[in-house]
Amino acid sequence: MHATEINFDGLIGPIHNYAGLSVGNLASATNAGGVSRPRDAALQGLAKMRVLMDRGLTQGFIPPPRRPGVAILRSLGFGGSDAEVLTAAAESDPVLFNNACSASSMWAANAATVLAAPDCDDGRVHLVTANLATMLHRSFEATATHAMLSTIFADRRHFAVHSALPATAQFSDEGAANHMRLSTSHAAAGANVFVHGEPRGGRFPERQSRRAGEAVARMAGVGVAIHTLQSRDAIEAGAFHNDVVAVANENVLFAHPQAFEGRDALFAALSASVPGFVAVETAGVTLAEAVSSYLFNSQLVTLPTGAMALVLPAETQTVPSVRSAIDAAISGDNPIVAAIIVDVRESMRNGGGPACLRLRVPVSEAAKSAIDQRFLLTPARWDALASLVEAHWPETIDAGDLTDPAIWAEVGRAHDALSDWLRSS
Ligand code: SUG
Repeated sequence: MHATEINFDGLIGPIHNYAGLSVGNLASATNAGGVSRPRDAALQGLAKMRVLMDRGLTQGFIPPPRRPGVAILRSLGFGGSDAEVLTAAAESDPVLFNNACSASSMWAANAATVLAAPDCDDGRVHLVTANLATMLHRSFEATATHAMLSTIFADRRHFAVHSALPATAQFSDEGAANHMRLSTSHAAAGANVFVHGEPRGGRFPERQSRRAGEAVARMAGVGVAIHTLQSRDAIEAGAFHNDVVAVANENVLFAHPQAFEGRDALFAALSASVPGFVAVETAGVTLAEAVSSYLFNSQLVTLPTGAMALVLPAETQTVPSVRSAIDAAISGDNPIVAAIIVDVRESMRNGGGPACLRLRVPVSEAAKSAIDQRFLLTPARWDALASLVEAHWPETIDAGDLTDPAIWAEVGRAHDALSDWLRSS
């Protein structure tokens, strides 16, 4: 049986801004208060999608939920017209207001954990919506994400879309960013690795709980589930998700040697359960360099030829040790043959690299045709999205703009234009 992996990228929303909302995410903290460029951001994301389409890969997208989150603020007791809700929230609780203005759904790797059909006992693809309970702005995504995934993957014969786990520290869940699937091919049954943190007295929050991974594996009826602890050093260096220090594709794991607390046991378990398992570890790249360059937040994709490519952020090109590690990975005895460099700078400044921007969904041919086709990109649909962004996304947003009713109106028109296009397509 043939299977395709589809990358669903989060379309970067028109309110993309730098409010410094993510503790432990060094890029978000460093760039707090800076001027964002939503139009460029969305076009950069679209350009990345186009690069993969042009390489023959199937590409989907997930639309952003409406922001500012008027509905969220209403549910928290603000009332009146939309503008009155936003004005009252901005005046009485600026922190809450900023949290309701984030475009963070762009980081689709945090939308859900996706379990491939061959790994699940009912033979369906399971998507468990992430509660993103650790960060307020991200927790606001879960309801809309569940609704959106339920639309895109509505066909119950092929897909099971689950709502989020209880939004508490015990079940804190950040989705696919802390999950890796290893298998001989996308079509074969594989091993599912769930990477979690645990309180170890560090400076930064542990955003993924072990219980969440265990619950997700149970809910999907996963055959081989391996639960492993993320290293404390990695979290302290600013790797707030496992996908900042490791990425897997089919039988290959590309990782920093300090990514996991129990590296040897993990590699032994993978060697035992995945025929042909290959670990590609870097030498000479510090955790700090890994975090600043986002070397491991690359997408590792299988090209139509069967060989693999790393899709890397441009920031990797300015760090000599990182460039050497990329060269070593490509020339080494492993399936990785190419490096594709992409510019996603606007997202990177909030701590989101190429891998954060996408949710991978492995599907059979039948499951692929059961997806709501409006969310799969063709060149014509890509052109239409790019034109919408060019026409409606604000050019810049600074911290002061967020409370300006003119920006609320402009962003609202952008969301309307996107909804109208989706409705008519
Ligand atoms: O959750 N940044 C995101 C970045 C997520 C990256 N995703 C993965 N590694 N998969 C986060 O920390 C910054 C928002 C702000 O500060 O305004 C933010 O939410």
